[in-house]
Amino acid sequence: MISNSMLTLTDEQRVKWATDGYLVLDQVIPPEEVEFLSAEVDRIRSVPGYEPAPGELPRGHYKWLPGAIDQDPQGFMDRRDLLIYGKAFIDLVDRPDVFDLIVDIMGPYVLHSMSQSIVRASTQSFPGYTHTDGGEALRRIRVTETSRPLAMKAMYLLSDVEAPDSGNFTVFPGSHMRPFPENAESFLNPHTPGAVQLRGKAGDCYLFSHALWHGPAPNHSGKARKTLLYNYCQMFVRWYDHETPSQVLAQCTPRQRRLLGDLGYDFRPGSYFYAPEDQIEVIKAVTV
Ligand SMILES: O=C(O)CCC(=O)C(=O)O
Repeated sequence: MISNSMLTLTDEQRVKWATDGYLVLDQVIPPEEVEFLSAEVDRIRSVPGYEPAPGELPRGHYKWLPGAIDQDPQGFMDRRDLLIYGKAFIDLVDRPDVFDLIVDIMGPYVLHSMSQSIVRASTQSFPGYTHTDGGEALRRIRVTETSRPLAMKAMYLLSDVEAPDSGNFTVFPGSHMRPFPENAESFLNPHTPGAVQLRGKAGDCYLFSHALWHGPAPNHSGKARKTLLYNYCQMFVRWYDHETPSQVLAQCTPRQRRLLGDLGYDFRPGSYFYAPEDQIEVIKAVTV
């Protein structure tokens, strides 16, 4: 842990993170900003970006498309690499009240690895699913109660989730420390005993470890569930929304640039393995 003026987890949060593998942060985004971000999510639906291309690309891969396939704001959308859509999305990368806790959990050798907005439409045709993050490799890597994670996510709710089966973020508390069931027949789902379908209000944020079993519940609520997701990894793991450091560096603060892969010098072997000498100073700097 870095000793500094950044926020740190409370003792209670620290125990909950270690044992459950996730935290709920209430009302970190005020209502007027939720409204703005929600309108931004509606706006980007109609502009080009990376979206799933079912039937063309494997599940979990994204293709540059002219817009989301469904143009109804209440319809499904899964947009990656949000930072290209403006400063509001960039500033969420290191929003202090959330990012401070991420640094407390991950340590200072951290990068932002991915951003995403998912709108889960209300429909009878989507049963929900659960998974661990980081694909085939990371799902086999678990951490202990005392270890920093390799990767973690912040998920911001932009709509209220008031009842079960409303597209709830669903977790299996403590599953970040248990083996991944490789047998497809035993895959966990949002209704498996032990699943907790979280409720929440627009403006809340969930922090969770890559190794936690999690995923969306079905949404039968009659309204869309809207979220923003920001992923972080240890520096040597690197980002996976773009090939090179993000194209939005010119709009960023020094701390955001560092988080987006700009180390302050051209790439050389050793980069991202050992951090720049000013890493802690840059990560601790709240403003510039
Ligand atoms: O709730 C969702 O729509 C998906 C969130 C999720 O599972 C993830 O970010 O990995």
